[in-house]
Amino acid sequence: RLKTTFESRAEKSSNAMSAKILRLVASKRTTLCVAADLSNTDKVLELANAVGPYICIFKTHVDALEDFSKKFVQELQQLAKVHNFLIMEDRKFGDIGHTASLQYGAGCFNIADWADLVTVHAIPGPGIIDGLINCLENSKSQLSDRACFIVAEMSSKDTLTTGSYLSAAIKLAETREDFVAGIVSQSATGISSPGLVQLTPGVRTISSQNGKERNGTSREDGLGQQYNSPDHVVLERGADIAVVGRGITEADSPSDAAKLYRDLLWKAYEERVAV
Ligand code: UP6
Repeated sequence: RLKTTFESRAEKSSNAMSAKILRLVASKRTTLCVAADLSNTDKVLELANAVGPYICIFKTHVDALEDFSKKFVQELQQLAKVHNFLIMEDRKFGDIGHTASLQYGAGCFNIADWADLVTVHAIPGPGIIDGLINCLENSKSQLSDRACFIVAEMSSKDTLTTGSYLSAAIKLAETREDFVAGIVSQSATGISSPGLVQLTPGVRTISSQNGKERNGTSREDGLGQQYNSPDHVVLERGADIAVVGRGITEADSPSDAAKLYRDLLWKAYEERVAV
């Protein structure tokens, strides 16, 4: 699976959104997802416009915004069209299906209405996926235009997402490709389906972290986040798409930083699939 090109994995994918992601990544030649962990909508839109040409996915946390509005969503969708990227709301749903369904399609954010992709914890079991599907069946969004990523393994220090939980989370993703396009994880171990896209956060170059290096590959942010280099996550951990947040948002020029991360990640991918 890891040696296979994104184009041929798209052919084998049984989920429409995962095929769409894999084709987009292949044609735009970028496996970079930028995490917009900012609290102001103008700043998020400015970032989306700056990094848009270099990314495949723009990842939001809209519940961290102080001034969320419908207008913001429309402007973000416009930028997604102009620059050709997908929008992922990193909501990390984690409740029973009925509650998750309300959080997805109702409330002030109405995520189902605008986010191409969302993230979901595996902890409630398959009912959470059914809840999200049920929400879409009763909304104006097409089921085939939406998908989720299962958070199987977290990047944070001493995470509990290990052992049998991790294997069960991957199994959940593999058995629910009707709505699951990918897996958020730190390694490809146990993932066999060619269509599932591995999204790996905790990525930062040593130089963009002001010398806070702890050892060759793994560094931290003081609040439990652990970082690996772009090369390492693609070649050693099996990342298809790498999530970079502060490595780009805190750079002097987010657009130059995004271009650099895109180039480093793409070079590593080409090395991975080279025969
Ligand atoms: N994220 C992680 N680790 C996970 C899952 N998700 O860091 O296991 C998300 C965070 C944040 C981004 O919610 O939005 O990825 C990482 O940002 P950073 O590069 O600034 O650390």
